[in-house]
Amino acid sequence: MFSDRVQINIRSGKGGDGHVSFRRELYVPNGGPDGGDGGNGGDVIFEVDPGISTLADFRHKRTYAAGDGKEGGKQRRHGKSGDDIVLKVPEGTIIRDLETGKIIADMSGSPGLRKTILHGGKGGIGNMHFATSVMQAPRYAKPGKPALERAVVLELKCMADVGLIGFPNVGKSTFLSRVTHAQPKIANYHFTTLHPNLGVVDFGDHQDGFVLADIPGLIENASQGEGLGHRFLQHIERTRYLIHVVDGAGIEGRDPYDDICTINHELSSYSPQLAEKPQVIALNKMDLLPEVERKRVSEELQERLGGDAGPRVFCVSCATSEGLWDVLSYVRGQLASMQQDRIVYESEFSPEDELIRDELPFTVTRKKGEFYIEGPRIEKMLGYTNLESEKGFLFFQDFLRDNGINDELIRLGVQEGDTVHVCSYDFEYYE
Ligand SMILES: Nc1nc2c(ncn2[C@@H]2O[C@H](COP(=O)(O)OP(=O)(O)OP(=O)(O)O)[C@@H](O)[C@H]2O)c(=O)[nH]1
Ligand SMILES: [Mg+2]
Repeated sequence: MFSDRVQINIRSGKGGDGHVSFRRELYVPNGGPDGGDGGNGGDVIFEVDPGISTLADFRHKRTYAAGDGKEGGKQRRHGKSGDDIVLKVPEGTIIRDLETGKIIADMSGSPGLRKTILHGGKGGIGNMHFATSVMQAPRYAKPGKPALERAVVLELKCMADVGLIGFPNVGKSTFLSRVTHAQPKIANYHFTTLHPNLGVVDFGDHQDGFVLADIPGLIENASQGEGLGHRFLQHIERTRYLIHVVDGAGIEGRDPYDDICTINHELSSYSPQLAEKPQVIALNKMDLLPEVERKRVSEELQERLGGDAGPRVFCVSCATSEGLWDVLSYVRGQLASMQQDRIVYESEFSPEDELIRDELPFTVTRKKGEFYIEGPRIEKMLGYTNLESEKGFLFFQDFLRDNGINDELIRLGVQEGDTVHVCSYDFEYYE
């Protein structure tokens, strides 16, 4: 039912095997080798499609595989390459590795953005390449490289500038419907909205508007996952500003100040960055209160939130649209004074490195009180790690830990200050 988080398996195509065959010609007793190369396996590619807004299409199928390369043929025929598979996702989709939870790619930045996540295996070469003067009739061709397969989680973090947050039923969707062309479902019960709805706020004065998102209602313990809290909170991560909507008429018998504190507590429990996002308060349903009451309620709330030092409180009514544009103009002014950078997540994990690295061996040994970490897996890692940079060194340390190398050193009796040789590098060991 929910399509902002799905788990799928992706698999690239296997490379086709090289072929072994020999020329058969009339009057030529031993024709030379003529086995062709195998085709390359297809890649798994993700592409941002501006026409898609949810991950719902991924509900129906579990595994997405690119085509395998075909085997080479006789008479030097090249095997057909496997077809790539292109998975179309909405902008803002994050591809995460299921096993480690790390980010493989953030599909945001531009419509049409394409990223190859798993390359197909290379085709093996046919025996036609092995005809040397010494070995005229090789019965040998290379097999294609294997396919790569990985379980990933797709997660949609919506790409809005400003998010409407608050308890269920306070009027967030009504707010969005009044100020944009979006037509979210509005109803007098909790959790009417289950996916964010986006709308463009257009001020009609040739100045930039912004994208506003109506985010599903949050409740106490949302940060612990209550009421699908995690899925809902993830949508707030990329917004730059929050409009915190509260029911100022207290229809459900709650106090607006307590509601604000509860939601803000959930934001900070989920992530400190969320708690730091600037907010403005939209004290809604003011049409239900007499004029004097409105003033009293809003002034009291502003006071309890810290007066001028706290977030600004606006009296609004989504029913009559009163005050909504005051809130939006204020937010636009605030956005203009903020840094423009959109949050794009860096890739933390390369499934290809992981999958290829897994197969390579390494050893950890002790000789004359010194320790040696060696082997192709280590060399490969050093080949793409810059130990001089902080990031590279951190990666190196994680690598030693994740591959059980630290544990192995400890088992061999390593002490503080001992020398550890990692291929051609020497280190002193410290916890
Ligand atoms: N009187 C009055 N009713 C309002 C106002 N704003 C919203 N409502 C009503 O409050 C109810 C809930 O509105 P929604 O916009 O669906 O609330 P929501 O915050 O999106 O709720 P969830 O999607 O469940 O989180 C509906 O019956 C609206 O008609 C308002 O300003 N005044
Ligand atoms: Mg709603």
